[in-house]
Amino acid sequence: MSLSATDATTLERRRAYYARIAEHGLTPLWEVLGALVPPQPRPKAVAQHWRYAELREHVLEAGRVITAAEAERRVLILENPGLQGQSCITPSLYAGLQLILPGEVAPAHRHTQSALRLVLDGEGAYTAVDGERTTMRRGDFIITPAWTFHDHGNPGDQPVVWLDGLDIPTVRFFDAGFAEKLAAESQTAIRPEGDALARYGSNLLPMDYAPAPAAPTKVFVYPHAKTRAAMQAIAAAGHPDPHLAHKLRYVNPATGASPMPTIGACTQWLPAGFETQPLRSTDATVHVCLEGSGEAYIDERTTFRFAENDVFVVPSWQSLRLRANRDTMLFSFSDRPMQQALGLWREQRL
Ligand code: 1HN
Repeated sequence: MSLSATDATTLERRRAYYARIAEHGLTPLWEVLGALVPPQPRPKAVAQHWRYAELREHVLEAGRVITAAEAERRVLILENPGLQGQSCITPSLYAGLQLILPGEVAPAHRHTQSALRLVLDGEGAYTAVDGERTTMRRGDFIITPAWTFHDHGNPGDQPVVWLDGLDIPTVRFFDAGFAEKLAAESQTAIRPEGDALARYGSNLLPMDYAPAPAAPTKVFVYPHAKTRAAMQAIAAAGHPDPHLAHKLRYVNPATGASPMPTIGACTQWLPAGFETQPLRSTDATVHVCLEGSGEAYIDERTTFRFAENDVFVVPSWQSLRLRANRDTMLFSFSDRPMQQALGLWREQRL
């Protein structure tokens, strides 16, 4: 029977019935089935663009409003307008811009949420992960896997800003969040800078190292200089993919899997003038422009003209077409490894 043919008496009888069963913790599936099992994704997240040139002053002002010590982490959340109040950029991921001023320390702690950083502005800060420091340089991709102690500091003379990406909404979904502070403000270095990269990121591995399949990588920094040189060589070889130009994923070099099990990250090079064919996938994706500028066309409805340090997010199953005005380098991250592990991930080349 169609809804229009349902008479008022029937509707009233149903309403009364729903009220009675609600007392017993019951609710009718047939009222919500269509919304629960849509024929294709209906994201509440929307496509959104954050222009760094407009944000920078507001980020620096946070440095006058609160200290890093007081804030614990001085971050402005990039909140998706379709997910207001949820501290999410996509349903499963969080993103924010973190500021650390000269002389400041962000104290050591650890949590079950996994984090990535992409350094955007300023130089001279460091992150320490699991007893090893790394100097943060623009474009560096740095990870702090779940339950690793991490702290940041800025012994330099410039404010430093980076993008944080965390799996906070995912851990919240599972009610699996734990956190603790280290007694000391900063970790004591137990290895020299560069140690992890030498041992695990040089086409070598320690003799007795046998990581579990989903173990995060011991390589916690992917230096921009190395990634950029690789992308330039790849682009110079030609043969761009029509939908991606040149796009590669960051990996755990010991397993070939994503650096962390919950968040996947990629680097992309678009030669000047290149225009991709549209592509959509079920992993809502956060993009950051590291170099160059261009346009992103989302579902052929929304156009973002992006420049350096801009961030934009593409929701699940909305198509993305990119155009580069100049040689352009994008960083991106999403929950793709989780969706793939669960057999949910789909992609369509249009
Ligand atoms: C965190 O630990 C950091 O370590 C940044 O820099 C952002 C957002 C929520 C929870 C923990 C960091 C965070 C965070």
